[in-house]
Amino acid sequence: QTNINSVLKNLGILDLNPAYSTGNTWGGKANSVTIDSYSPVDGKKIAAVRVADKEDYETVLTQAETALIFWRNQPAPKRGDIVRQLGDALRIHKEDLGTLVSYEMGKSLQEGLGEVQEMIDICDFAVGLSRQLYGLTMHSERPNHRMYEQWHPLGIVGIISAFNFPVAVWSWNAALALVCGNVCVWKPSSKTPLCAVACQHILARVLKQNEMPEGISSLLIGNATGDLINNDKRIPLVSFTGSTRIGRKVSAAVATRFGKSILELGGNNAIIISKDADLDMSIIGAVFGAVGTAGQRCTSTRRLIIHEDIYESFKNKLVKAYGQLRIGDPLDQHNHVGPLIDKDAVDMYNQAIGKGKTEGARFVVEGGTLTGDAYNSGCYVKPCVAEVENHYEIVQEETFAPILYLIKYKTLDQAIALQNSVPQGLSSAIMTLNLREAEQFLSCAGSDCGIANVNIGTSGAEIGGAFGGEKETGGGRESGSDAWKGYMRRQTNTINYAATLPLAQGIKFDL
Ligand code: UN1
Repeated sequence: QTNINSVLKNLGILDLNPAYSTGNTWGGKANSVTIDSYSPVDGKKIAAVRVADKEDYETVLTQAETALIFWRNQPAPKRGDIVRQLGDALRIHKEDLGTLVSYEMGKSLQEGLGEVQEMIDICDFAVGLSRQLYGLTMHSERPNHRMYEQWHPLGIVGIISAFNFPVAVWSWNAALALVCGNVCVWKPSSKTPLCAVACQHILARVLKQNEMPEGISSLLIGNATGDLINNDKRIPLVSFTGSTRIGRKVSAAVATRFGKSILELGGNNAIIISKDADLDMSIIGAVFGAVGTAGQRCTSTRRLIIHEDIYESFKNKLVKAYGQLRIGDPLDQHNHVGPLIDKDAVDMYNQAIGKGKTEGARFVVEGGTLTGDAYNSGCYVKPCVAEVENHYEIVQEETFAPILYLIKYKTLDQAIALQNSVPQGLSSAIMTLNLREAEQFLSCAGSDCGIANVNIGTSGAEIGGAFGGEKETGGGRESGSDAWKGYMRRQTNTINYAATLPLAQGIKFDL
């Protein structure tokens, strides 16, 4: 039995119930509305946090504006050093923070620890990056001229994150945004506020040790602050992770004021299982992809597109593997699958199963809500598998739950067309030992997703690559490669060191 209070104590947040934080200042009105955070693991209340109001929001924004003037003037490697120290602090708190993630969000402890590891990884990446914010130099067409580009910070970056990765998503954004010279304002999911308070506290202590001013990284609790961020001209970039439905609104609001947004929205990820696949490996990839995080990753495997020659045998192996899954307390490392985030999520899962059945889905592994002492929170469900047609409405939607759909194919062209025939475009994979198939899948005529893997499932991307997807997934990219450019503005500079003023394009203009 996890003693969550000792975890909160170790993290230094036992008595914090803030509405906002600008760093080491934790504020909020005594009479403000509160959010109770309940664990989906056992249904118990963990703690309450307060909800920020308009005035709290203004306090945070004013502080952020002041901090920006200071922070953007720090040399980038100096900013990188602070992020390095954040990575060190996360190493120290990995066990506690991973446990809190597992308890407040419900993912397995392994995955909770993995999430903290992703935070550490992005900090390491960002430290190196802080010396590599490179711009190009170009040759000018004019004599004695020099041309180059440089990257400047954007300003205040708004981060709106989801419950399913309650700590890592913030860090992918914050670590890059900070080394790029921005200050951050974070609105976490109201379903996982304590994870956010813990992260904010860890970073705030690092900033304090370095005698940094308030406002470099701030936290705002409550859904209303999301709208304030989206409509606020002082925030040039909003990074939003969440559903396509909300993302559409965020995108429109931010675009109306000509702000930039990084959108990480829904996925509807498929694995193509070729007749040339290593089937044992494919089973592990498919099952982890579908039931890991109880199907609540945006990269979760939702569809398997299986070659007709191996369809029956693969299906039977899969049914057998599902029979071995242990569902229960995610902090007990014997269990594979924990609860869904809350009872609303359970309702959505059940509705999806019902809708699927009406449309013709044939369940080969039945779903259902689990009851009994071990499942008192009411949030535990059975991972299930159904044979469907790709065009069913329910198959076209992202249901954030462990429901896996099986679809049969004859030719690879057909499999790729099926894989692409959904509104979302986040992650995709093919299991094959056939080089031609693998290359066709990765070609421009192959997968239309932001992530395309060979002999790896759809989830579990490393931070070194750019993360994100196309179509209704929103087009945003975070984490590795040159995703940092999304957090900066490019400036093209031309310098004339001649004694004359020649014009570009050879235009003559004499006075
Ligand atoms: C998400 O589900 O919001 O690739 C992100 C993965 C993780 C990130 C998932 N590294 O599954």
